[in-house]
Amino acid sequence: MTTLSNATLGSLRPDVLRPAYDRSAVTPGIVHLGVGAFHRAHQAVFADDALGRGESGWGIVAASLRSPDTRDALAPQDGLYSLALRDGEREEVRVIGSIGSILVAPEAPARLVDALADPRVKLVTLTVTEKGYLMDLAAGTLLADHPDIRHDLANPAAPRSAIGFLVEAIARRHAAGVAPFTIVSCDNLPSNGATLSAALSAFAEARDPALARFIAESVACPSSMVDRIVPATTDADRAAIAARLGVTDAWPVVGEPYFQWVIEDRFSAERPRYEESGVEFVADVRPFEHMKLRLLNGSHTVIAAAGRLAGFETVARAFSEPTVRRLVDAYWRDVIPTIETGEAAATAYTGRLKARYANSALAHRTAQIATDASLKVPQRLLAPLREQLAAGSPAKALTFAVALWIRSCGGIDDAGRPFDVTDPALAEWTGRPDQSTASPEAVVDAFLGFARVFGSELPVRPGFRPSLIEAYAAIRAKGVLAAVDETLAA
Ligand code: CS2
Repeated sequence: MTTLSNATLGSLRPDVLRPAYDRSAVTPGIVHLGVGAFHRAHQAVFADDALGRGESGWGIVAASLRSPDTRDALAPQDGLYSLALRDGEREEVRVIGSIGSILVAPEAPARLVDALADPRVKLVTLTVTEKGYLMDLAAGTLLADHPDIRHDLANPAAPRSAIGFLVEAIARRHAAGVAPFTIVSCDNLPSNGATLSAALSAFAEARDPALARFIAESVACPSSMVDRIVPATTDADRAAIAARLGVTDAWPVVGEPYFQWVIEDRFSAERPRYEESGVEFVADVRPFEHMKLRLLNGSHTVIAAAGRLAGFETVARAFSEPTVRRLVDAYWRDVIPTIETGEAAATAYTGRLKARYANSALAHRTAQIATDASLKVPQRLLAPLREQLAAGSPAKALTFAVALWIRSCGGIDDAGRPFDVTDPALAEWTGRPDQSTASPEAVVDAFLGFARVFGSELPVRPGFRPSLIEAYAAIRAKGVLAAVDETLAA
């Protein structure tokens, strides 16, 4: 079989959607940092729509800040790849053409700085995950001692981090009299635009206070809420999609048809007419973000921890278990009062989530969602937990969810089988207890001392520690499913 490329676009099977525009006429207008599957199933699709509408100045220069894998897969394909949107038996396959080139930052940092400094670039988007911001998310401050921050301050022209690249490019543009771009964070962080802006200003401050002021005043970092479930691609996906395409694709992306992109309407420069693809522009993203981060991502983290402990590999499998559904329902009941759009909208949202989680065509692995969980728990579970405790709610299910996460950090499932815990920030934490020997009290106390997750106020809130110990001890003694049935759903 031949490979997907500009030359083979014409030989794709007829029902495969493909770029109907002249790719050679496309010029770069967007730089994206973090060219993972999520970007390719989300922002790159809306840029492809814009190019399809004739907005030819919105090609993407995509960058990986770490590994060359995506570039190695897509460069021989002229940047083309396919997106398979699946729901049950239904599947739509579309080839996306908006990525014009892929840079691998560590190989040639100057090329990425040059791409960002290109005056044609008006927009920068980011999917660098929680850890890419180099922020202490509990304290809201830059990790000033992080090796990448130190490196980037010492080597401003050859940075490693997203923050270092952005500040260097902003400085270069400013010095050359080129207007700043807008930077849209597409990561699952609370107030992601403000978080990014704070990280940029704190870093710039250490370089040059005048630059920090310029960034704070002139570089718009609108917050955005992004949503589409995108499981990691498997070899089975590759084989099935090649059969659908009629050519091979080294790295297709699989996702659900559903998507949302809500962006704060505050741009420093022009942007594509994204609204024509259904992207929403609003004055305040917060209500959308809370709904998504707490109801979707929070329940994902609960399902991931429960799934790992109970031995369920995928969200759909875990969610087919009545006990897991009861757990998630209880979790949602606890969280919904913290959602400012009100109960009716939140309940409609969880109704849609139930259908999305049950999508049997997506093998969304619980292990994928559990990755970097220590960086997700503060905004997903602890923020609503704090609010509920302050409002006088016992927040039993939220407390149980935190206990589940703690238990899942032990890396032993309920049948005694070991599993990998992929969470570098957790691994760096020196206080990590041995969950097979330490008492429940000692384990919980050790975790409550993990300030990057718990902060300082929650651990001493009256009543919280004993409830957390009780939930943790029940999960550890009985296993997650029995603990839910006996303590939570009762
Ligand atoms: C998930 C998200 O891996 C995770 O932490 O919760 O990737 C989730 O699938 C997306 O945010 C959905 O939009």
